[in-house]
Amino acid sequence: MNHHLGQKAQQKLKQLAECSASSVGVTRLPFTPEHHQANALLKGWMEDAGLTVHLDDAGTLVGRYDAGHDAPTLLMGSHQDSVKQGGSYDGIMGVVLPIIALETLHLQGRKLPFSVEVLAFADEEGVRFPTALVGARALAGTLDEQVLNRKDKDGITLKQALSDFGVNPDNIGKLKRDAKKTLGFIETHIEQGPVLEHENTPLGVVTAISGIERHQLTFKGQAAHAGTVPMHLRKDALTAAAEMIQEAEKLAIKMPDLLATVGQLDVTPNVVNAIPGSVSMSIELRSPVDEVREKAGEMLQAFARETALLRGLEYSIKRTYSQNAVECDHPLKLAINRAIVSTNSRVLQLPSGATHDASAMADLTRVAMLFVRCRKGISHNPNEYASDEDMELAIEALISLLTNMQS
Ligand code: HGY
Ligand code: MN
Ligand code: MN
Repeated sequence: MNHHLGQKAQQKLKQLAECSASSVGVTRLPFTPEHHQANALLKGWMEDAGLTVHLDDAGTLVGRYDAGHDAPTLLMGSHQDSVKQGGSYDGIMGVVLPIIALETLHLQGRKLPFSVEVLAFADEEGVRFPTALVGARALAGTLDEQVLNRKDKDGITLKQALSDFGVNPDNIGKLKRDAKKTLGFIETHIEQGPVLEHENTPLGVVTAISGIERHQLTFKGQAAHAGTVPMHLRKDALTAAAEMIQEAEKLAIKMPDLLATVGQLDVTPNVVNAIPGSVSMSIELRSPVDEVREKAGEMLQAFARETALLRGLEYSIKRTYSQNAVECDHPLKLAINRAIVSTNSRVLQLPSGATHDASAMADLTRVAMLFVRCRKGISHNPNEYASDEDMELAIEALISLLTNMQS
């Protein structure tokens, strides 16, 4: 069996991977030159697929197939941005595959009873600015416009970045879509975990998307000479942080359905012969059960307070981000299930530990996700990989989904 559609996807993703600020892996942050380059490629491919293209005021590139007669719209797509030195598939594969599916139908002259939009969201990862899901939240009408004042590490506000990118952030509040005219949102994404590969299954249907919250914790002690201060007289910020990291891990091991990660740790003055005076760290919690996640967040905030008190340190801890778990829509899950079966592939239903644009789109409309196997479950890593064969099956499933969906 040839995999020309999968090969076509692989080639496009290779071209998109070149739109990167790093030579190791892909670094494509929102509202950057790399983002412009990626949008230019996507715009051309959307037009080849017969879509009309525009850039909305949240920086989302929108490719639209219009069925006319005021038909409802099925929304598809994912995010164009990557983490730093990430992979070539996370997010962007979920933009390319539906474009190829629609191009295939366009070339066959197939008409659909409903309109379709492929969305390339600008900023899902929340790596450049301390927020996330900007584009999806704008369409859902849930974006807190305060986030437009959030700054990146160079002090540029999200608002300024949007204006510099050529869109008008003052209109972002007008992007909310009409739920009554929306059939749903279907996101195609690599699994980013090892389950499909372990089960020898190329495609999966997502049952639910985990919720997530992030805390920013700072301990302030006393930077001092490493050779002159006895242990009992120190105010060491890093040993306090070490206790915190252990506690987060212990809690996540103890509590079912909870994942805890300390991904960022900044030590000052961070030199071999000085006692660390201050440490700033992130604590991220994820769970498909919101109550579990929130309880764990409260417990860790209390532990931070106790640790600071016992060690005579100043501290601050703030929950900087949260989003609730999302159940996927049952009829849409069945439609994806049927579409996968039509490709003669095994099907697996599984939860998503990663969050996605669908997490925010669920505030607008019913959502579902098609997962594609990725090698060794590796993601957020230059070695991220999905095969031609698996992407071929995913495109065929999307074509089947589009041609069998009831409007
Ligand atoms: O962090 C996540 O789960 C997603 O990759 N932004
Ligand atoms: Mn990601
Ligand atoms: Mn993603």
